[in-house]
Amino acid sequence: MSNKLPISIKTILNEAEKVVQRGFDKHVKIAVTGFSGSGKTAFITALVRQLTAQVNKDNLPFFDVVHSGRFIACKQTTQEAMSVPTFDYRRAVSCLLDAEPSWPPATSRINMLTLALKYYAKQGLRAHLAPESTLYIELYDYPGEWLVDLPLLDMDYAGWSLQQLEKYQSPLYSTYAAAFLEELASLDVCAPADDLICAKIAKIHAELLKALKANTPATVLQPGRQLLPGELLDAPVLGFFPCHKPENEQENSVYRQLVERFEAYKETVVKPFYKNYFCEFDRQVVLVDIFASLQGGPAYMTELQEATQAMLALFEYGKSNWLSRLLKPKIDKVLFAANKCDSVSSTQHSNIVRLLDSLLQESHNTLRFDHVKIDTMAMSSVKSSIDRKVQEHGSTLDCVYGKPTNESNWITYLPSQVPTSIEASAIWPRHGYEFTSFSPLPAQQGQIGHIRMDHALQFLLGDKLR
Ligand SMILES: Nc1nc2c(ncn2[C@@H]2O[C@H](COP(=O)(O)OP(=O)(O)OP(=O)(O)O)[C@@H](O)[C@H]2O)c(=O)[nH]1
Ligand SMILES: [Mg+2]
Repeated sequence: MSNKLPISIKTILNEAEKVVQRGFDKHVKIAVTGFSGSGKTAFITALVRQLTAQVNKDNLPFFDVVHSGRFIACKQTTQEAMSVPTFDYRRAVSCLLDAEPSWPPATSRINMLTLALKYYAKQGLRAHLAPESTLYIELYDYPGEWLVDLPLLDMDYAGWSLQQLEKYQSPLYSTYAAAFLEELASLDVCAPADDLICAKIAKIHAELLKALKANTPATVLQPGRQLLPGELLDAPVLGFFPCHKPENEQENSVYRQLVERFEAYKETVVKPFYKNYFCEFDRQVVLVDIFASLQGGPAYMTELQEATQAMLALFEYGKSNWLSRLLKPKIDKVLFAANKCDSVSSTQHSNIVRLLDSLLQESHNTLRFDHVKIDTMAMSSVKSSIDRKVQEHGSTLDCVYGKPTNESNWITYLPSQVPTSIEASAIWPRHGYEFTSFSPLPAQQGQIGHIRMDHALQFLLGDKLR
């Protein structure tokens, strides 16, 4: 193979060390997955904060290593992947710790961090061999827009175009898609290939994606790099859009050019992203923003369901034992988290869990079949509201109290009642569902609040810290 690089002894040793660490459960790579705006960056920031600065029994009562007094310390450590930018934890956490807290900004590139967690082992060979052990936790953050491109790897241009055009013509999207569809109608796809025409229509398509992102809770906005091109801005590989297949496909035509670009996008953009960052995970957190989709309406709930299932299908799952972990790690535990659960009062948390379970029933079934342990939680990595009961006309209303994002006044807000199943959500209330998003609550004596972060940590890491 032409791209073989000389492998240094150091690399071999590093790899060997990594393999040994995996074998002894000392290395865990967590896939934090979720579409754009689902709360990945906030989750990673909160996780690092909880493990490095807020470790005490009152704050993390369900995290066994802390509860049983075996936690020693945790800190960010040198990462193995030298060419991946480091997650800017300081900047992200300073937003949350500010006197007027705000959410960390959206992510525009891939970045990562590794934590080293020292603890006393409580059982087995390790407890006898070494008084203290270290677990390395690897986390990647990336723009959610890029995640939705992964299913493209299993599609061809004609199939993708059909799916997209059908969607753009549906009542939900057609007002936003009008300019693009009009432009497409006047395009002769059998005409000779033309860079300028393709670039022009691709820009109109990118505008359509931006309008959908700004105004709707749509999750599947492809190609994701038209929204966040990074270093690919104006590169020909982004110069494509969906269009109908002509009866006679001609060589060197506009249509062929679009097919080639679509394939080039998969090969040079999506595949490397998948291969470099989405393989060899041990654990997975799937963050789902059900409130945005509920608010959007039944079609967006269905889209969220289908997009999540398509995304999950791309990961490697299975029960892993000592040997299989050594050779090729697979995800053996998946946490489904209805993040932002403090959009409603805690009396509704069980409804959220039931809704998320029913939404992802099919994926759960497939995972369980592969012996993967799963759990569903209503959580909030960073607490943003407080429960407040309000008496009105003799009845008690379960409200939440907080400061809506981008507003200056605190309000008491009565959110909609969350349905308990996807079927129940199909019987849509006349006025739909309404929720509001709040700014993070100010930290109390430097402690950032959370809801069930300790449960999440126990599920994801508990067995690795025994
Ligand atoms: N209540 C609550 N809201 C949250 C939480 N985490 C995130 N949010 C809200 O969700 C928004 C998006 O969060 P991010 O962490 O930036 O989401 P992301 O998945 O990293 O998004 P991309 O970087 O665009 O992929 C925030 O600006 C908040 O409004 C949480 O733990 N609780
Ligand atoms: Mg982010």
